[in-house]
Amino acid sequence: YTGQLDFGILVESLMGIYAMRNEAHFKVLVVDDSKSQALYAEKTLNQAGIFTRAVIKPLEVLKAIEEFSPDAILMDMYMPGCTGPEIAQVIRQQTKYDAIPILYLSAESDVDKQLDAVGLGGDDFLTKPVPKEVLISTVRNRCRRHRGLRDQMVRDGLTGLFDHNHILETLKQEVGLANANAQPLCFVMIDIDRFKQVNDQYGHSMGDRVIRALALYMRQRFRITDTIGRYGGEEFALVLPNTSADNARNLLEEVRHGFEQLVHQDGQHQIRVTFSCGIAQLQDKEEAALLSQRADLAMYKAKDAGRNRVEV
Ligand code: GH3
Ligand code: MG
Ligand code: MG
Ligand code: MG
Repeated sequence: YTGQLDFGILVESLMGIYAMRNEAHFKVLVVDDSKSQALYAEKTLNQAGIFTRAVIKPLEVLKAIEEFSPDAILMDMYMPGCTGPEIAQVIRQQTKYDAIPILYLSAESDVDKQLDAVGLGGDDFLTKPVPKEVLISTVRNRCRRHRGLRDQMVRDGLTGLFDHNHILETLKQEVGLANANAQPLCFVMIDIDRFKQVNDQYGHSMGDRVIRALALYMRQRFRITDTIGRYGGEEFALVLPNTSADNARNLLEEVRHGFEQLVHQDGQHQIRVTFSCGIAQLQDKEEAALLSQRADLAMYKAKDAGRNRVEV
């Protein structure tokens, strides 16, 4: 087994994983004062594999967005005490929600009122009765584009992995969850060994190849709930929820061993490369910053001990 990587196939399968992951979990918040109308919309979307939550009371919309983080909002036009466009304006006032697609679903047939609604922060207007297929595909398209944009914003261009900021954001969130639920969590730092030499001896494009190879290799090995990011140039970071240090060590030993066997080639040269890895398991009530510092220290311990090692 030479462990050669076929980039074409790997990139394709990687895109497949992203696409599946993106399609599988579209979430739509349905806002309608009529329970039966909300239920009907939910049922239609659920049948198409889209997750939903319904809000009957307009006052609860912001809380629901916060908790559910929907990919789109399906909004009624007229509710007691307020209108859909009024709610849309409140949502848009929060910068973090200003990109969520808002689709109106209403029997309102007056074109001027429809245009007003779309002008006040809405994205689409669907006039009831809407054929199921039209509702589903309009909602799905909005979700897909929203996800795509959001995803691109937090991904690194060379590898398609999450970028530094997104990794730190995820780490903070997961640390909060792990502390609240008393569950184990590990943060992992990975740094390619003697990478400057790779660039110096074989050129920058060979270096880039190695970085992409490690990114693809990790994507194949880790679970979808694990967050993998490019932390810096030739540094990677992993957030592993529900994982003890022992489990993380076993996993990373496997990846380390698999990666050192890979042959990287650019047509002229064939080389092998290794990495060093530091793991820290979250301690009771520990903060994200301290956890990542300890992972960094463990990584330097691995370098000091001779590289191509995993240290906890
Ligand atoms: P060590 O084993 O101690 O980690 O040694 P090293 O050579 O890997 O460490 P050092 O931090 O000195 O060098 C990292 C090099 O990675 C320097 C930089 O030019 C290179 N690098 C950073 N980002 C990229 C990139 O995107 N592509 C390529 N080809 N090289 C990069
Ligand atoms: Mg109504
Ligand atoms: Mg480095
Ligand atoms: Mg290095």
